[in-house]
Amino acid sequence: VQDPSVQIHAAPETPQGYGSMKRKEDARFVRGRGHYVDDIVLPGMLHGAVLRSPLAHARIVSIDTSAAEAHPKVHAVITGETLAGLGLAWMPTLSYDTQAVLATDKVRFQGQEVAFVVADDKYSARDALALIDVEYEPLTPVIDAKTALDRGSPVVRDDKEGKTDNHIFDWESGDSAATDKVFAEAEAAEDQVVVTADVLYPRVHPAPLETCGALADMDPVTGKLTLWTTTQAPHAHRTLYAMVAGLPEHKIRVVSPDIGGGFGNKVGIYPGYVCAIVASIVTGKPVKWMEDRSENLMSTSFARDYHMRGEVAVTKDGRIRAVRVDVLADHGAFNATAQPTKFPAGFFGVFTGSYDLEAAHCAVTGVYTNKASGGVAYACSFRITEAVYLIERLVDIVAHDLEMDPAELRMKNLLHADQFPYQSATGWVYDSGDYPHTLQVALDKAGYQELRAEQAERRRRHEAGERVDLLGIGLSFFTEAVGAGPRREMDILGLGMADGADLRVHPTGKAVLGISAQTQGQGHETTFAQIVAAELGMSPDDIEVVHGDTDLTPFGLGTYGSRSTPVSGAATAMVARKVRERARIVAAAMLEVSADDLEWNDGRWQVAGDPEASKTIAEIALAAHSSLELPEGVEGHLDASCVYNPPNLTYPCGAYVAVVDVDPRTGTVNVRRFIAVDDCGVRINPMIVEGQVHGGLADGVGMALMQGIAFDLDGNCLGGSMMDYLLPTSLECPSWELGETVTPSPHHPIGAKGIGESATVGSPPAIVNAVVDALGPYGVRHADMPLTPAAVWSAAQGRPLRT
Ligand code: PCD
Repeated sequence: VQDPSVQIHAAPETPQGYGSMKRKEDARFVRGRGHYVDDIVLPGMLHGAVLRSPLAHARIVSIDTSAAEAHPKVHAVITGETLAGLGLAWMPTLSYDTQAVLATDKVRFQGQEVAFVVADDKYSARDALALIDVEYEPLTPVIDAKTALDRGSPVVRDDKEGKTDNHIFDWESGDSAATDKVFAEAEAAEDQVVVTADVLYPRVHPAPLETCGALADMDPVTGKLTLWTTTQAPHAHRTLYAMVAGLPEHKIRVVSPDIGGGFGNKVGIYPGYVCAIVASIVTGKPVKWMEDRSENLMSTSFARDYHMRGEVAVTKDGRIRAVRVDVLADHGAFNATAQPTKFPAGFFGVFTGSYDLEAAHCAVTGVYTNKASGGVAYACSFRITEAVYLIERLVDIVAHDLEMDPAELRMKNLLHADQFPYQSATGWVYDSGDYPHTLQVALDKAGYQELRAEQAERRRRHEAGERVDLLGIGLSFFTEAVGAGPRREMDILGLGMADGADLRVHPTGKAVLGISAQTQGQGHETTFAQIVAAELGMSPDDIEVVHGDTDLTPFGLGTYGSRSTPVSGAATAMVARKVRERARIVAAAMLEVSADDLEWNDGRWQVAGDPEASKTIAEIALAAHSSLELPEGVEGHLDASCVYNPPNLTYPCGAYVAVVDVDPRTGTVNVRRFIAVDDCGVRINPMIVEGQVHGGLADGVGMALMQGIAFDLDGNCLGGSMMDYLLPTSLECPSWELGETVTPSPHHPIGAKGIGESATVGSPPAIVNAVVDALGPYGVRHADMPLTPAAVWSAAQGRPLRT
């Protein structure tokens, strides 16, 4: 915390002003009055469309745009060559790699951007795409990450000088010597074993309801570029446009209006955005580009695609000693992963989970393939979902091999409350938690013992030849690391991950809070108003939250990795406290006492011992703007701003229990119950928190059972529509059963931890563990997601499907 005048208080015991209240933003959303990028219409606006590669890997021999240019409604056709003339054919990615904006030499995945047509309307733009003649010379695609590093494999990134293979990076975390030592002991000891498993987290896609798009308006007179765009990080995008395109930063205004879901998909910068900007400069008109559903699924950031081998050294009575992990990460054609610079494999380092280990080590190797780029933190803080999935599958596999109850095994190894702050074997400092308690609450809520009894009964009937569904009970216990992050350790492309907040209190006592975070549906307009309200004794209705416009808000890195509450939320509490301290001086002048005689009680400054003599923020605000004489050296007005640099991440946790019915004859899975006990510290708005958890749980059902972006041997994307990429609906979801424990974050000004991604992180392993548990009578030990009926049936036959 930079400002020593602002004190960090311990989390309030009964936070004032927090509680469930209806979301302020819903007044417009439920009336259909949300305002999204595609709703914005400017006079004279043109429309862009992207020509995409039909092939996964091919050399571009020639591009003939003449017929498209001759189309009566076409204004311009932009190709890689046009961009190369401006030095913009390639752009940097968030991982210090480069990505083609429009292909010049080769196409490297199916759906890659090849040309951009600008026309009077979007239909003509799309029609004209068909008039562009591209001659391709097909090349052998690299599809299987496991053979991408083989000698003789085609080289995806031959644009990079001297590149002769598909290797991107090697990264490791933990102490390999110490880990190997424990494993050697475990292998030698009578009473210990080493358990090994290969676990795939398949490629999935965030698939927000609103696809990505941008409307660029370069004013040729003022030289100011306004870009309305679907971004989770407006300020970071503006800075990157300034750096890459060489436009002066103060002449760029990035606005993200309402965003129809982000889930990590809207963190990066896509070629279409850049094309819209260039097209506006070239034509002198505003240009809008909105992708369609297939374009979104096929070409924008994917997530996961981690091939993981995990090993656990464990005593035969279930004491987990060490974990060793090897990961092959498929990053597609361009390494456009979003994560802090120091962590090329994101926060995968938390693969040690919620357990007290003696040692741990992981090695991650990233490779290029002919697939869409990305590797975004789809509803997880930078690869935490992969880490949690792996460790929670491994723990269940250990339980399976040792014939132990998975709940008992977890209880035996979970960190205890008195071990916090806890430094993990890979160096992360978990802030707080009471894991055994949280797990116990979940087990009690689920009626764990009764469920096990029912399972035994079902198995008995199944073995007797009766046609019954098998019951599966799956647990997961997760720890997340959210709220990136401390500047000394975390930056994205050199930009430190601190966030600002501005608070202005008007003379009549209403306030405007400006924040750098960008809601995509999370409800910041409500929760952030609640934070200010709680600090200043105001009504949340009297506080307007402004975000998503770089001209109106302070700098900060945006919303992803559940960082808004941990970082921006902290900045908000701090700036409100600054205002409160300033209000104290004004109140002292009003009450003609010394500021030291005032105490903050019941949402107002009171004279100690004389509660009648008090002033509310509204009264003080008016006085601060009046002719009242203030002590020398004190400015009028109550406005303040601050920047919050988090001292650590926050570590929410949770215990989940999935209960599934599996029909072994058809492989269909029905999620009968799902119990989710989350601990995100102090809850600002419990209703919103529950909504966040509901959404993430549904996401988890989708990933565990239904969805995956697969490719055929030619590199054709098999998940490019919602007929193939299945989103879960209420039919696939049970009525969620939620619970909570509250362990405040000790360093966060209001004790809150992030929650937005917890359920997406915690639910897939619970569901997969449940399905594998149900298949116990078939001797199944592991099966990879998505557990479609075909995958479940094959697993039961002893022939697991492999992607
Ligand atoms: N909260 C409360 N309390 C607590 C925490 C929290 O109340 N303790 C709340 C807040 O304030 C907000 C929410 O809740 O309102 C959330 O938060 P957070 O956790 O902080 O988070 P953010 O940052 O805000 O957000 C983010 C996230 C993410 S990340 C994702 S994926 C997803 C989630 O969010 N996305 C989304 N959720 C959601 N929702 C919606 N509706 N939509 C969307 O899109 Mo990434 O990284 O991006 O992948």
